[in-house]
Amino acid sequence: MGESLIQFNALTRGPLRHVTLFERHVAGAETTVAVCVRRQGLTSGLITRVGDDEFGKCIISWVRGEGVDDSQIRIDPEAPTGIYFVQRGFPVPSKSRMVYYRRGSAGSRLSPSDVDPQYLGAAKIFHTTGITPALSETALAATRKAVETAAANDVLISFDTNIRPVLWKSLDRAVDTLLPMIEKVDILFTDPTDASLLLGVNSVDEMLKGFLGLGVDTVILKMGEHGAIAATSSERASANAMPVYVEDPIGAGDAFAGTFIASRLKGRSLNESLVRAVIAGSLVVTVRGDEEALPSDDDIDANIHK
Ligand code: KDG
Repeated sequence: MGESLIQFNALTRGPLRHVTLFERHVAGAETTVAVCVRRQGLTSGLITRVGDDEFGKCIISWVRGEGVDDSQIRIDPEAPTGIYFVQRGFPVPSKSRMVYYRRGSAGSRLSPSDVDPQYLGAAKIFHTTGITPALSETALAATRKAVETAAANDVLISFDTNIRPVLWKSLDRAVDTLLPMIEKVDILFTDPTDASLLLGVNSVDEMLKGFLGLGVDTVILKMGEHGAIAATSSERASANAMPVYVEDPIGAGDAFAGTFIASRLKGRSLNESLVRAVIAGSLVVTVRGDEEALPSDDDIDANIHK
């Protein structure tokens, strides 16, 4: 569950004021996870709102084409579909910057009425991110309802902290909002920046232990080009990054999360799931757009058995 967005990715690198050509993609962290899980052969559904406009139609047709269940996508006639631009390679050459135009968007108007307890209660796993509760008071209430519904129905909860500072009134508010949710989470994806903000600690070990201590079952620390580490109360695993050409790093974390979830649901070990997730994240950054290069199981295997 979360806001689907239209992404305009700069065709050329550098400051947006000099970019004249953009490429349109469907994005949104949670949408990418839903598509990723489908690419790997499992079923998924998306809870979101889009506007009654061309971009909303684009999102629906893309998601449908990928085989994601769109029965819970509401078309909101009162607000437009959110969009954002990607500035690539500037000011940090290896990084991209997101420039949002989404305030008051249809997705930000997600509300508890969008969460159908019967639909959600029938799932194996519910996934959202720290972006959704940052969108508005109603989206926060929807997130709380979804988390409570999942917990009450023994649906596993997967959560990516994804703290986007520009979406929050303050970072303190992000921490105060997210920590109580994290206590209910089964699979937590995070990175060192978010983890140190949430827990006030700096070492990897303290981060893993800190989240496990809050009651999280599996914690995964994504560290970009330094790979990833996962921990449960009884196991630890780590995986090195796969060196690749980076066209646009945005979307790697969602490919990672979707692949880890799909692998665990298929019964793969913590270590194997982590290795596959790192490969998926690496593949996505080689192209512009978050969802085009999401890999199938065979695509991942091709990188393991090469
Ligand atoms: O993780 C990538 C997402 O951040 C991107 O697709 C845009 O969902 C998005 C957001 O809200 O930042």
